[in-house]
Amino acid sequence: MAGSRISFRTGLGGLPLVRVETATSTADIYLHGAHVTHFQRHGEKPVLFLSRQAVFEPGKPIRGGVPVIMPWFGPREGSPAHGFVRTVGWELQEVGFSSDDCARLRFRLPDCPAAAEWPRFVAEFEVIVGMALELQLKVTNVDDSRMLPLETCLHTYFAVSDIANVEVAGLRGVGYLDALDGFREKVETEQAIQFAGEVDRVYFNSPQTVEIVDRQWNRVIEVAKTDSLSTVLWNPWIEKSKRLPDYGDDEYQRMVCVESGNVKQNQSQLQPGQSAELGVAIECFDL
Ligand code: TA6
Repeated sequence: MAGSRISFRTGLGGLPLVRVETATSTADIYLHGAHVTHFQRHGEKPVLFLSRQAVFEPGKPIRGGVPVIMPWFGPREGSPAHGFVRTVGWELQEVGFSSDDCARLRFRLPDCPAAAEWPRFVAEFEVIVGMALELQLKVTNVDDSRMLPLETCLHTYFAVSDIANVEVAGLRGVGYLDALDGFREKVETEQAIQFAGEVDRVYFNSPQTVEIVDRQWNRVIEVAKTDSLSTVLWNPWIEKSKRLPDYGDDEYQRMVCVESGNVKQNQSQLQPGQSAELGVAIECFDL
């Protein structure tokens, strides 16, 4: 299409990335983890946060952008947190452009040693770049007999002007597990959630769209989910930031995670032949 193109480049840490340029926006996707690290509409601020201390190495997660999380969410005895697909190379299967000047890329997880003990599954991740960033993860259980217990999450790090000026709207009345209070179950009382310390919450049974309101940058980022019942809200604040080696001590001020997934009580049990989808459309609007 006019103005749209895809190029293959060597990115940070020498890792291969796909640069997408359309008439309205640009995006970078590393094959490592099929990890979207950048999305920006021309003339506007970046939508995604990427730590200046992010590590780009095989086997290590990238701090920022959209980590693809599966087959489990959170810590796991003897294994890396948040599963193993974000730290292995994915394959670019298909590239295309649609009539409305969107670029469409489909990635597939190849066989990998970490999956050897798991029920056989196929994971495909589609990225559509245009006026919005649309992400779609599809996991299919292709095992002969075993059920696939599955948690998925698109762990999106959003760029904000200053966390002190940001509100997250759309979760009032929704139940959540408070990771900072023993995962006790609570109910959100605020229509506009503000941040004055570390926040780490897993909202459940929450299919609704969430908005990140950033008054200083005069924008609202709309996080519109499909087939997603979990919304995870995270800001590490000061002390946790200092404990993260791949994250600047002050970077908590310039990001918030609003993650779209199906985790904890919203996880799936896929029987052989069954698939699970998870999608999110991310778009900015003027305030
Ligand atoms: O976003 C929720 C969360 O589970 C937090 O508890 C924090 O650990 C964050 O994910 C980052 O996890 P990571 O393994 O990427 O450092």
